[in-house]
Amino acid sequence: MTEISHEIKRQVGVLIDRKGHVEHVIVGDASRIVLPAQARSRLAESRFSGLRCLHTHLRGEPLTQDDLTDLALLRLDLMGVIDVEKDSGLPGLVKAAHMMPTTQIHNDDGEALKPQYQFLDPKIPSQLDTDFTDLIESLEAEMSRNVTARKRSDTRDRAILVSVTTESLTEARESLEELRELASSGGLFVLDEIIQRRHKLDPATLVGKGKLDEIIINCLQLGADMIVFDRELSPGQVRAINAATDLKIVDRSQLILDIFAQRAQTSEGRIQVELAQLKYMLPRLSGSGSEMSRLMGGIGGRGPGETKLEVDRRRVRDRITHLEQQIDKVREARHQRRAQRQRREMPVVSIVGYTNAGKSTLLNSLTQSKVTAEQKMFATLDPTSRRLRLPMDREIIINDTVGFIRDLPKDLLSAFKATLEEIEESDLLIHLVDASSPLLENQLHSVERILEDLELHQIPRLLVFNKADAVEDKEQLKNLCNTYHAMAVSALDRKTLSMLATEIEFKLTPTIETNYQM
Ligand SMILES: Nc1nc2c(ncn2[C@@H]2O[C@H](COP(=O)(O)OP(=O)(O)OP(=O)(O)O)[C@@H](O)[C@H]2O)c(=O)[nH]1
Ligand SMILES: [Mg+2]
Repeated sequence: MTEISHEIKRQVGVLIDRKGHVEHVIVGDASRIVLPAQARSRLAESRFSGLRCLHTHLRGEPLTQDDLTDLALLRLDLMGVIDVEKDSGLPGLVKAAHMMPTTQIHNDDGEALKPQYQFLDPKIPSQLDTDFTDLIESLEAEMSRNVTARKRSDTRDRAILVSVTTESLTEARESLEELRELASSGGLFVLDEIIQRRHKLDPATLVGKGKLDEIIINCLQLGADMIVFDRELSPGQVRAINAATDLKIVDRSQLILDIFAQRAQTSEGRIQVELAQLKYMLPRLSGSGSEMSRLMGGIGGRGPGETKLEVDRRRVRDRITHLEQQIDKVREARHQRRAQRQRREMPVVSIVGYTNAGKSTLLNSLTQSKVTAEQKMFATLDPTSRRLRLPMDREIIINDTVGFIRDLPKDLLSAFKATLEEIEESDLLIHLVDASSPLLENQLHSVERILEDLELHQIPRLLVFNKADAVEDKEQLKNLCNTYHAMAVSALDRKTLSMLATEIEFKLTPTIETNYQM
C-alpha cells in the first residue's frame, strides 16, 4: 500500500473484516480518503462494525479529525494510519486509535465532553504486537455490560437531552430540569443530558457542524435512539441535523405535542392536537421521501403528474382545513352551552396555572370529584366543569383547565382556542402556583405572560400557592404570600380550603349581587 501511495501521490486505504478479508479499497487524494457511506449501517449498540480501516498518510501527519470522526460515526473497530517514507516509499510508523466504551458524556457542569478515543503507541510494522481481535472483543464486552445495566427490560425510547444556550449555565440547567420532566411524562428514558454553550447559535445546525458530529458520536457511544433539543428547531435545522444522523431528532415543541397526543381523550381534544401537529409539521415537510414518511406516518398518495411531496403537502393542507371546520363546530357547541349556563346566572370560576401545579387535585378536593390528577405534566387536556356550593350557599361553576408551560408552542395555543375560550368567560380566575417548585417564580410569571397573550389578564384573579404541605421553609412561604398578596393552601388537605372558598365568594360578591338584582 505504501509503495502504491508513493507512486500515485495519493492516500490509499482498505477496510478489513475480523477474518482479515479486504471489504473495500479506497483511493483518496494527497490529504484524505473518503470512506464509503454504506459502511454506516444500523448496528447493535454494544458492537463495533467489525471493520478496521488502514490507510496511508503521505506527510507523516497524525490521525486527523476526519479520521477520528470516521472511526466514531462508522463505529469502526480501529482506525490505523501507515506513514509512507518520503524517499523510499517504504512503510514508516503505524499510528492507530479506537473508541472507548463510556457511560457518561458530560463533565460536572453538564457540558459536553469530547468523544473518547484511545491512541495506541506508534510503532513500525515489524514491532506491532497488539492482538486486535482480543482488544476489540474486550471493548465490546465492556460496552455490552454498560448497555445491559441501562436497558434491562426497558423498551422506552432512550434519549439524550441537549440544551444549547447563549446564556448562563444556571438557566440552561433549570430549563433542562423541566425538559427532563417533559421527557419522562412523554415516556422517554433519559440516558444523559448535555449543555452546549455558544456565543451565537449556529443558524444551520444550532450547535455547529463539528459539535454536532461530537454529540452524535456521544449518542452512539451511549446507545441512544434519539436526541431531544431544549428549544424549537427551525425546519432548516431539522433537515440539516437529520442529514447527519439516523437518530431521531425531536425538539421541545414536538415533545410537548407528543405528550398532548398521548393524553388526548375526547374527540375534541384529539382534533385540536392533530391540528397542532399538522401545522407544526407542514413547514417541515421537504426533502426526501423517506424523511417525509418518517414525519408523516400513514398519510400518503400519488396523483397524476405530481411528486409525492406535493401530494402530501396538499393532503396535509386539506386535512388542516377539515379539522379547522370541525373545531369551528365544537366552538359553536361550546358557545351555546355557555349561553345556557349564563341564563342560569351561575358565576364561573376557572383554575389556571402551570402544568402540574395541582389544578385537578384542587377541583377534586373542592367538589369531591375524581378528575385525573397525577405526577405527570399535562395530565389534564380536556377541561372539566363542576358545580360547587360555596359556604354562603351560592352555587358556582368551577372549571379545571389545561396546564400552561413556558414557551408553549404557538400552533398548540391556536389549536386549543376552543378550550381556552372557556376560560374567557370566567368571572374569576384562580391562578394556582406550585409553591414547592424551585422554579415557582418563573412559572408564576410564565403563566401571567400567557394570560396576557390570551387577553385574559383583565379577568379578576386570585393568586393561590398550592402544596404548602411540601414546603419546608414555612417562613419563606409566608413572605411569598405577603409579596404576592396570595394565600397558601394544600389541595390534598381539605381543611386548608375553607378559607379559599370564603375568598372566592368574597371576590364574586359583586357578580352575585348583580345577578341577584336581575
Ligand atoms: N404534596 C402535595 N402534592 C400535591 C398537592 N396538590 C397536588 N399535588 C400533586 O401534584 C401532582 C399534580 O397534580 P395535578 O392535580 O394533576 O396537577 P395539574 O395542575 O392538574 O396538572 P396538569 O393537568 O398536568 O396541568 C399530583 O401528583 C398531585 O398529587 C398538594 O397540595 N400537596
Ligand atoms: Mg390537571
